[in-house]
Amino acid sequence: MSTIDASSLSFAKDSSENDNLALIQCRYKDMLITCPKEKGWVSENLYMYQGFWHFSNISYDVFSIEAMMAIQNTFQAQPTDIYLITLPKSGTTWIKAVTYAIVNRERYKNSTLSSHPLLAYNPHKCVPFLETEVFGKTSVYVDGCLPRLFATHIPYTSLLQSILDSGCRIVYMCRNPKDVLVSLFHFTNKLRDKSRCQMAFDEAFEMFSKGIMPYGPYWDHVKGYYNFSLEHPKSILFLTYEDMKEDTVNRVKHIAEFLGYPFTKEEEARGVVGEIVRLCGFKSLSEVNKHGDFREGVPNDAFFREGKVGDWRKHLTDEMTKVLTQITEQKFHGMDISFEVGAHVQN
Ligand code: PAP
Repeated sequence: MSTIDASSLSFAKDSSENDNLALIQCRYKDMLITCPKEKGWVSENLYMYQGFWHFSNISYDVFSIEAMMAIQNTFQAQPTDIYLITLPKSGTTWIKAVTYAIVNRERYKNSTLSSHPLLAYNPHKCVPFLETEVFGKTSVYVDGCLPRLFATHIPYTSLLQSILDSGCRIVYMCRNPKDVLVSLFHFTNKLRDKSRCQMAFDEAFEMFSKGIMPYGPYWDHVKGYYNFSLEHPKSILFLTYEDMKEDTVNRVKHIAEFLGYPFTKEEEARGVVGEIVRLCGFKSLSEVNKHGDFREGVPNDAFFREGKVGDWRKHLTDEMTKVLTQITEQKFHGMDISFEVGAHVQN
């Protein structure tokens, strides 16, 4: 059992790659002109395509609508692949770490604790995004390592047909929209360069409520995968960040079973589940990622802020809370989805 070696990830570019980007940009230029456009969060603009908002700024390092379209036409999923799908700020980094640790536990079982990739690298380096790392370096990931572990923010309506046809496993994680808003707001201000002033929370709230966020509207993204999970429960595991927080041990066991990597009784007795929970916990990962950059302009620590459920209470006014509660109740009407955690009241 092995997967992508974190140390093999390279983001180096050469001139032929730049030529390739120019070709792709040219191919989709006319289509992009027809897409509705709005002001972006970190990026200057967002473009609406197939009902969702996307970045456009083609490069191998940043998410873009062009990269998504290019991989839609070229990427070949395999039945043994695992895809981790999230909206930004819904627990991507956490689920990447947990899944990587689960499927690679045999591989690292004899290594010293400090040599585990998650104790040296950002989880984003261990599990590549289709839209960025895979788009830029496809060949790196087609090297026979199984299972291939990938992540994406692509909404269900645009999900690669190849993934849907492959019979592979998908894990989808969502989070309370109010906490997603707050997390995205802070992330945006951390990443905005000097050319753009800091975003005000009122503005973030307005945009989020109108559904304008990368890969949003939030509600449509969640609903798309929720409905898919009802139709194909063996293909997709639908999780919430709040559930995962409330009972991490059992959720980790559940994910392992779903992916076909269940913990043995002997592993449980040895405390392997607890080790993975600790290794992937906020405390451990935020410590490992205190310094350095994931990529230019994106410090590792930008992915670790509070790591809590319900931080929205410190940011949203009563009126804002009411608005988001109403939209969520309306959009999620009839869905069995809750962001409540034990004593925390989330709605
Ligand atoms: P991404 O989609 O851009 O990769 P993502 O990882 O989904 O971001 O979101 C980051 C959020 O997850 C942050 O939430 P906060 O702003 O409310 O604090 C971050 O703190 C939280 N997070 C990161 N790692 C963990 C973890 N191991 N456990 C719990 N929460 C985590």
